[in-house]
Amino acid sequence: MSLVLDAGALDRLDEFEAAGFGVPRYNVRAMRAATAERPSWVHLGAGNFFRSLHAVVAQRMLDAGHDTGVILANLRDPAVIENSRATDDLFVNAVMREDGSLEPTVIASVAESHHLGSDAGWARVTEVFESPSLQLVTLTVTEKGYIVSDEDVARGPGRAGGAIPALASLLLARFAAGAAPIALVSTDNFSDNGERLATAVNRVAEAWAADGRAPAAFASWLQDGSSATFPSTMVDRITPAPSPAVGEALAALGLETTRITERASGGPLAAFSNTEPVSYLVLEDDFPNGRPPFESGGVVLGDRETVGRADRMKVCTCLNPLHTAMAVTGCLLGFTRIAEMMRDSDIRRMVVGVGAVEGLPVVDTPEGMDPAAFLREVIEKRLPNPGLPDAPQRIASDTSQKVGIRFGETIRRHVAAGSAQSLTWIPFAIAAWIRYLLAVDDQGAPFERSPDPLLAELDERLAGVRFGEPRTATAAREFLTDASIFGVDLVAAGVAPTVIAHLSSLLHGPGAVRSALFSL
Ligand code: CS2
Repeated sequence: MSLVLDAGALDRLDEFEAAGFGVPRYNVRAMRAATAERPSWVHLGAGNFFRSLHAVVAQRMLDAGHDTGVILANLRDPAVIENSRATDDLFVNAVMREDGSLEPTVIASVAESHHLGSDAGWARVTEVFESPSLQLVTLTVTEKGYIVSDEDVARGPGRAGGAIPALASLLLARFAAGAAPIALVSTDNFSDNGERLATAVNRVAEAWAADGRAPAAFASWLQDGSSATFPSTMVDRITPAPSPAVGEALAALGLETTRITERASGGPLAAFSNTEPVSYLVLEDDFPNGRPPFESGGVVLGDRETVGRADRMKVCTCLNPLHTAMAVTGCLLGFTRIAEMMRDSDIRRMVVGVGAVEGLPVVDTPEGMDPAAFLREVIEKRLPNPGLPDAPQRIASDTSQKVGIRFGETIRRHVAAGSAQSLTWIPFAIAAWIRYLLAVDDQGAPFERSPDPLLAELDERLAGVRFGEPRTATAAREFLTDASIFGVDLVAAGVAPTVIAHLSSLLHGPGAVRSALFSL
C-alpha cells in the first residue's frame, strides 16, 4: 500500500486506517467550510510544537463533535507554509512510545494556512481578525519572539516587523472593524506568559497611539481587561525536529510522504512531526468572546494562580532546567541524543541534582498535580524515551533567553530561604553554559553552537574567559551580575563564587567537563 499525503488523501483515509494510522473522525471538508465561514481560532507560529500539541488538541475536539478548526499563520519563512500546503495542510503526528513502537495519526485540524509575508496571506488573516466569530489567537513564537525592537515600534502598523507588531496590527484591524472581544494566548514556554504577551502588545499599541498611528481608544481597548484578555498557559510536550529515523519507520508503514528538507533559514521541514506520548495544555479560563470546548480536547482549564503554579512547576523546576543543563553539557561532551545521555550515570546525577535536590525543595505545587511524581515521570520515562529523537543541540538554542527563566526563580527562592549558598548543581549548569559559549568541546575541538540572538554580544562580554586557563573564570564575574540574563544578580545572591569555582574546573583543558561532572 502506498500512502500519499496530498489533496486527494481525504478520500483515502480508510487506506491510512488500514495501515495502522489514526485518522480524523470528522468530515474534514465540512470542517474547512465551517471554519472559513466562522473562524474561531488563529494560531501564529507554524512549528513542530504547534503540530504536536495545538493541532492534536483541535483534532480531539473535532473528533468529539466540535465543528471548526485552526487557521494557521506564519510570519517569517515562506517555506513553512509552503510545506504545510504541499500536503493540503495534512500531516502525520508520530507519537514515539517508550517501548520503541510508534503511534501515527493523520491530523487534519488545520483548516487554512497563510504566510503573513505574502499579500494574499496578510489580507486573508486580516479578514479573519475582522470577523466577530474569532475567539482566540494562540502563539508559539519562542522566547525571543517577545522582544520588541525600537525599529519594530517605529515602523508602525504592518507586517514588516516581528510577531508582536504583526499581531498588534491585526488587532488594530479588529478594533477598527467593530472591536469584538478576543483572547490572546501565549503558548510559549515561560512563566506568566500571558502577562508578558500583554506587556509586549500594549507597549506597541501605546507607542502607536502616542504618535498618532493608531487611535488612543485602541490602546485602551486592549487594556480594559475585558475586551482583550491575555490568559496564562502551561504547555508541555517534548517535540524534537522531524527525524530521518521516524521518517523511515513511517515509510515502513507505507507512507510515501516522508521527505525531510532542510530550509535555508535553518531547521528541517517534513510532512510529519515526531513527539512523545505525554502532553499537557493548561489554560487560564479567560475568553471574553467564548471559546472552543477545550475540555473535549484534553485541555485543563483553571484560574491564573493554578496555571501559574503548573507552569512554574514545569518551566522552573521539573523539566526545562533539566533540559538546559543537559543541552549545554551534552553539546560539550559530543552527545546527539537526550535518551543516550540519560544512560550516562554522571549526567543522570546532574539531572537529579538540578531537579530533585535543588528544585523540588522550593517548587510550586499546583492544585491536583504532584511535582515529585511529575519530576519522576520526566526522569524515569520521558527523558530516557529511546524512540524520541531529541538532541541537546535543539535545546541549546537561545539559551540566553532561557537561563533566567529556568534557573532564576529557583535561585531567588533559595535566597529567600537562606539556602542559596549551598546550591551546587544549578551553578554548575550555569558554569557549563559559559564553558559551552567558548565553542570548544570537551575534546578540545571547536564545535558549532546552536543559534542564539545574543551570541555575538556574549562573546564580547566573556572575551576574558579562556579555555585552558582556569584562572580566567573570574573574568565572568561581571557577567554574572546581569539579572536580565539570569533572572537574578548571581553575585548579590551569593551564588557567583560557586559558578566561578565550577567554571574554573571546566576550563582546565580537554576532559575537564567529564571529570568535573564525575567528581561532583
Ligand atoms: C526545550 C523545550 O527547547 C527547549 O528549550 O526545553 O522545548 C521542551 O522540549 C518543552 O518545553 C517540553 O514541553
